[in-house]
Amino acid sequence: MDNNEKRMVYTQFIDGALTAGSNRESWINYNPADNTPLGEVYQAKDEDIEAAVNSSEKAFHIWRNKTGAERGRVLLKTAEILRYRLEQIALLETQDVGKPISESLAVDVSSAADALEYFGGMAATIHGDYVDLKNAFGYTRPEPLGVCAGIGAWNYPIQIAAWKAAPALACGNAMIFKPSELTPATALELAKAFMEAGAPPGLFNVVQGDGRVGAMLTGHPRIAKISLTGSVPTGKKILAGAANQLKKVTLELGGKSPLIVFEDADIPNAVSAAMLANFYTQGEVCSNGTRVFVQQQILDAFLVQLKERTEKIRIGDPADPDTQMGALISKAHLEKVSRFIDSGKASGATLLTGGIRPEKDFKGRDITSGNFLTPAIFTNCDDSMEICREEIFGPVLSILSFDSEEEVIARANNTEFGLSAGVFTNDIKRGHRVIHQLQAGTCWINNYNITPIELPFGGYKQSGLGRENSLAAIQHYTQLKSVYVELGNVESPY
Ligand code: TXE
Repeated sequence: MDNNEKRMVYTQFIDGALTAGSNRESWINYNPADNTPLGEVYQAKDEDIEAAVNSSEKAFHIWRNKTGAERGRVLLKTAEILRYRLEQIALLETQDVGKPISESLAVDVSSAADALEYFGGMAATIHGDYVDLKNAFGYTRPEPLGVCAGIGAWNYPIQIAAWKAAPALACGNAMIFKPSELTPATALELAKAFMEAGAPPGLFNVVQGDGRVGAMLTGHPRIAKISLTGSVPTGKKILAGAANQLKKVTLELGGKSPLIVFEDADIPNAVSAAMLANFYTQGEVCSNGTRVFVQQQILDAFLVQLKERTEKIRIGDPADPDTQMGALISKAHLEKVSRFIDSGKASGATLLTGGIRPEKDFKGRDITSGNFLTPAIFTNCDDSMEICREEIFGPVLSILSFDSEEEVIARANNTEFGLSAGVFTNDIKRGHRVIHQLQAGTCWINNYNITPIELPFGGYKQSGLGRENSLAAIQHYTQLKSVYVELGNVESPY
């Protein structure tokens, strides 16, 4: 088969089926592992957005009149279908993102199914309150918003789509989802699974495209809410674009999070966490602990173990089950991360290891055609360095030493971000005392980046608005009506 025959076509999924739509503008989607073309992606145009909104409104009117239990059953069935198709969808995700297949199997598709199961199970329990009043009573109704839009980033495509769709649909809404222009594939698999599970056509529509399509969704008067996972600059554009309609917005944005290791920490565990917090998914994770603060007393011992274990990470073909680190999402992103490596060196930090483009992978295969970068560790860093202030979104770990608890808390908080934070210590009082003072929304003590669906995920400060997952998500996909019921007469002075 020549390349053309193997090429996918990524189109819209509107009203229950793939549709070529306007089909006027397209671009090529590349496999980060070797930059070969995977297929052609078609940019949605105005008429496609209108078709998606019309279809979603139709589905919403059917869906909102179902009971929570009926809605829950469709979400649970969708989760079952994803788990049944785990291998197939995981491979699509790995080809799109460049992440190791072991990650796509263990995390991406599974956590999408987890979200659908969690909110599918909760759908029947979403209810209001009843209040006894004087010769009257009151009750509240958590009502759906209508048609909601989800806009995704490229690092966890199907997880992001499901973390938005599951609560949205459980609360009775319909959703139009736009995946990142770099990863068009698996949102379409989620859309197919919803249909097979019995969702009304249009309940979960997918439109493809870049920021222009995201802006069209943001400005559309019949879309009630926008939920973004993406960068801080994009979050600000969406909030501005939603302002004139006072549209509801939730934002899951970037970070430059601290991971603090105290002198009494279990060093092997702390090193494991630092590696997970910087090199998992090639470091392309928003909540990563990229500023690793290590108390002076254990700095040398920590660095010896961190360097030795980091240099053993198996980089290579993401489709190989033995691979532990794959390719960065694009050539452009690889260039951007490489510029941060140069910046770190130019600013006087020491590149302890990594930060180079390997020619061979751990099995000796030529990987020069892919976007590979060996995991980098900088030491002798200063808080003011660009690599310690800006989100790099790549495998670049900055080590910062500290002496006292008060000092490290102040330094950890000295950022406009506030997504996550981690603390390693065996002193239970210190662990909670410190984590309570860190200005971050998603925190860990003696672990990092574990995000069970039962806990809220989201940021303080410029890392976002609102929360995903847990019961907290329900308030972002419902609007609360209060009803007062008179059992007597109207007492009137007139
Ligand atoms: O973001 P971009 P990317 C963050 C991560 C990093 C970024 C990387 O920290 O900063 O995401 O992902 C669409 N109006 N998170 O490069 O460029 C765009 O098409 C409307 C945080 O994809 O911001 C894409 O679909 N939409 C996260 C999406 O926004 C617009 C976890 C994101 O694109 C738009 C993962 C516009 N004007 C990554 N411009 C978390 N906190 O959970 C672009 N888009």
